Amino acid sequence: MADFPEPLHDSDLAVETAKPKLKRPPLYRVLLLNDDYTTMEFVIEVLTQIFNHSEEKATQIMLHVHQKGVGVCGIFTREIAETKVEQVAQYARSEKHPLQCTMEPDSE
Ligand code: TYC
Repeated sequence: MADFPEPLHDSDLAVETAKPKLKRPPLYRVLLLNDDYTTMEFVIEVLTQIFNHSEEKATQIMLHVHQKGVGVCGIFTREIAETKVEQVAQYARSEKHPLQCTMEPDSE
């Protein structure tokens, strides 16, 4: 005799499908700048130790920077790029090299 509410039916509910949130994070190029004082050997060390390039690839990037003035060491998400730039700055400072490293958005 108790008065039960009417059962809910699926058809009464407004159901909206969520769009998948799969946007890729923005990427940044980490750049090495040429100067007249940093040794070629040190630049190759930076590229192998901090950017994990092979000796051969590191030499190729170093020579590119030496000849053109600037070159890309790698492309990363923002926090990783910031960390690499800071690691290069600390390593160069500790070895008394004036080597400069910066980052910029990788928007073609
Ligand atoms: N130009 C430097 C030299 O002749 C070598 C060098 C290469 C320095 C790349 C910085 O990012 C650099 N010793």
